[in-house]
Amino acid sequence: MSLIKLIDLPAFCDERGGLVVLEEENTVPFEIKRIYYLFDTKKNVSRGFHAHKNLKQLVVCVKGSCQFILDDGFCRDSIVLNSPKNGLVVEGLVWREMHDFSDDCVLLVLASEKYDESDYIRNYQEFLELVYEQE
Ligand code: T46
Repeated sequence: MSLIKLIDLPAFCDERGGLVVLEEENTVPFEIKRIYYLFDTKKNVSRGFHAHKNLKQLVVCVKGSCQFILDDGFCRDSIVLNSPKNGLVVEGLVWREMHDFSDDCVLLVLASEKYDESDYIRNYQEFLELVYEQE
């Protein structure tokens, strides 16, 4: 089973352009407590390299593209995010990495919790230990 859960976001496109709606409960499968976005990402720089203990996220590449990798300690799946009309749902104990950002990439993230550094696992070995503990 793939770790990639991509949802089609409601998009209203007409001769004037496009509009995408992100609405709690209807399109976003959790209560939104925080929104942030990554932009101006530098060439050949990767980001992420962590897991979260308790966080749900919806990731939307609103401009440009990047590669998103998810790893649950058993499988590693990857997707190129390149459409503002798709949202990647990231939840559970998964390691994430982001690579190959285009110059113009803007990556929007909706999160179910406020920022809490103690929710991060930034060491891959520690992440694996936690995964195997929960087995
Ligand atoms: C994730 C991926 C997709 C804050 O102070 N508040 C915040 O809400 C966030 C998200 C970050 N920060 C600070 C912590 C660091 O000093 O911003 C700095 C950069 O954060 P980080 O190195 O964690 O950035 P990424 O791009 O590696 O990861 C981010 C999110 O942190 C993470 O939750 O899943 O984007």
